[in-house]
Amino acid sequence: MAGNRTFTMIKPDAVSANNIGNILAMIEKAGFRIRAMKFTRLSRVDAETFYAVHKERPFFGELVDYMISGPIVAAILEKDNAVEDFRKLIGATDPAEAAEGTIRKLYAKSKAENAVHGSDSDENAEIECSFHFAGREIY
Ligand code: 3AN
Repeated sequence: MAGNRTFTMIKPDAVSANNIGNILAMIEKAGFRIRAMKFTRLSRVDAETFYAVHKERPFFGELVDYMISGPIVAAILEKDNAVEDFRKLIGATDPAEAAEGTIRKLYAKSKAENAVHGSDSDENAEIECSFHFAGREIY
């Protein structure tokens, strides 16, 4: 059965472009409830650990440098079928390929600076939620 939680980050490009409010409005309008949220900045170790699955990929260094280049918003979102529905809401990794009306189509700049993260499976959603939040911060 599909889980009801996913993890998101509003990435440095979207934060610096003043799009936190626009993106959160789209998330809430799509029926997700925010269960935990923080404005923070990742350390290099945080970013390397979070993206460890990509460490063999050629863009890993660029990805880590970018993710620590400025503050982010991290959040836990709840909705039925959360992972899949949120991936639909954010759109394809490359904004040039993202469907009309998706967050990345509207706000991402490129494949690297692509505005938001969304967990890709229920299993990773739980790992990512726990990585960023301890139990007392979840409501
Ligand atoms: P998604 O975020 O859509 O799940 P993944 O898992 O393929 O995409 O990639 C993880 C992150 O790595 C992306 N969100 C993006 O920031 C970065 N990334 C992916 N492909 C590239 C690329 N070709 N060049 C630079 N960064 C990339």
